[in-house]
Amino acid sequence: MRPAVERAERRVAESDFALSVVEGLSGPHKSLPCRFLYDARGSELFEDITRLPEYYPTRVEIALLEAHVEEIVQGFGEGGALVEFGSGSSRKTEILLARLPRLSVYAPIDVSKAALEGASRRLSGLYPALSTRSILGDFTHGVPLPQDVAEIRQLGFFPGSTIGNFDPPEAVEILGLMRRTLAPQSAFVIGVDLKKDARVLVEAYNDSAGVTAAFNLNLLARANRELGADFDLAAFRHEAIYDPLKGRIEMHLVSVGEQTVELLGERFHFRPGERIHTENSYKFSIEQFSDLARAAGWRVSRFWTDARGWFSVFELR
Ligand code: SAH
Ligand code: AVI
Repeated sequence: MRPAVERAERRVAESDFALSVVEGLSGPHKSLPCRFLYDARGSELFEDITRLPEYYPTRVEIALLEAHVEEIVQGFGEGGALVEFGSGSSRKTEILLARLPRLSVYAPIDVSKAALEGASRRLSGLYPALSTRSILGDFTHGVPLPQDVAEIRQLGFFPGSTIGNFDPPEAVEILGLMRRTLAPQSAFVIGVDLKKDARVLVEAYNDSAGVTAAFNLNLLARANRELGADFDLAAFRHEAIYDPLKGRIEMHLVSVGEQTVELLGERFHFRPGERIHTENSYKFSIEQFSDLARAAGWRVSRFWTDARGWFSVFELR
């Protein structure tokens, strides 16, 4: 990409972040949108999370995809495009790509430029004949597909239970946007984390190595790097709790003491124990997710779960 275009792209991204941080810290309940967790460092830390013993979702979903890949890709046939939302490192994608030798295009969509670049480099080494059309964009706003992708058959893929990072009404909105992005008749394969023993859930987001804490705190480090904020990272601690009524893990950054943070000429005051809500991660029952998908105009055609019922992969039509 030309340097001027890259600089403009960076300024747009920075102003989106700046606006969201000022807005999120200004209200009585401080919060930050979870998509900002994924700058280059955040994407790296997320990859580290996927390898933690406590973080079961990645391992269980990979095992499900490997066990059922033949059924998942069955009928997709020659040519076509694999369109992935929130693709990150695209490691799960490789399971599908290995069974789609005649795929024409892989179109990963992500807000993390570093993740898209890393994945595209690795996949071009593994699949030199495959054309990868990386799309830097926010799927909560709808991302139009490039013409050559829009014109061919598509298989949608949205693994990781990233849909769980949105409140149910927003999740319905996003699933509807994705339905309208994909061509009619497309199948859509989506990973969904299921409700389970709260101890298992809480451990998955409070790992003993402190990687999830570093992932959460990186949001403040990013504000320091990109917005010139003066967050003292040692003055905030990571907290992840399970709310059984809402059926969600909540991540917060808790102010250890009384403090004031300055960024972009604004001052934000924190009381001791005051929190910044940084992420929700909803856990579903099969029925709850099926209802959500139907509300977004999808039909549930099939789903697979592991023996413990910890994770599910849905095929929507
Ligand atoms: N699909 C991978 C990565 C999941 S992590 C897996 O299953 O392991 C969530 C990914 O979604 C990250 O790469 C993050 O950058 C991306 N993401 C989060 N919010 C997004 C948004 N609003 N639009 C596009 N990508 C988003
Ligand atoms: C990407 N998303 C589904 C992860 C999750 O489990 O909610 C992000 C994450 N947050 C903390 N650990 C992992």
